[in-house]
Amino acid sequence: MSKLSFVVAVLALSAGCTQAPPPPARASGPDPKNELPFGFVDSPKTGDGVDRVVQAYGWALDDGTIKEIRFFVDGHFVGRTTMTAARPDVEKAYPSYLHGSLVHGWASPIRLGEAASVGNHIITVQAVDNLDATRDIGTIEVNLGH
Ligand SMILES: [Ca+2]
Repeated sequence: MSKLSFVVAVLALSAGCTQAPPPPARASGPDPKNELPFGFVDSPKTGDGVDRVVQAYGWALDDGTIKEIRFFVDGHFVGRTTMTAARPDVEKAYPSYLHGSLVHGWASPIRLGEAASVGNHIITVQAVDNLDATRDIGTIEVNLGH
């Protein structure tokens, strides 16, 4: 391709692009009014010795609602749960986030898996709100003993 024909080809492509609709004034994406969920992992704690199944629990709140809690081991998704437990202590600390619900706690086994090696592993717990906004509410290094 000569330099001239290349330029002509690029101009032709550019002209074709003008057919596309102009971008919206504000790109679609996360709702700026939405607040990220927040929460805490009460158990396990960093440094805990664990088995291949770790009983975990904590709480989460949002300006909307919590859709689910996701669990990751060493950066890989391993499971999810929903809010199932009453947490009067959390209600007292964050009265403006209750929205009439008395269920702000979660509890679930986290499975490290048979392939997990003995030694340290990172558990990450993530809260997801009703608009799919997410926040890591805990990163915990545990020690698989056997
Ligand atoms: Ca939210």
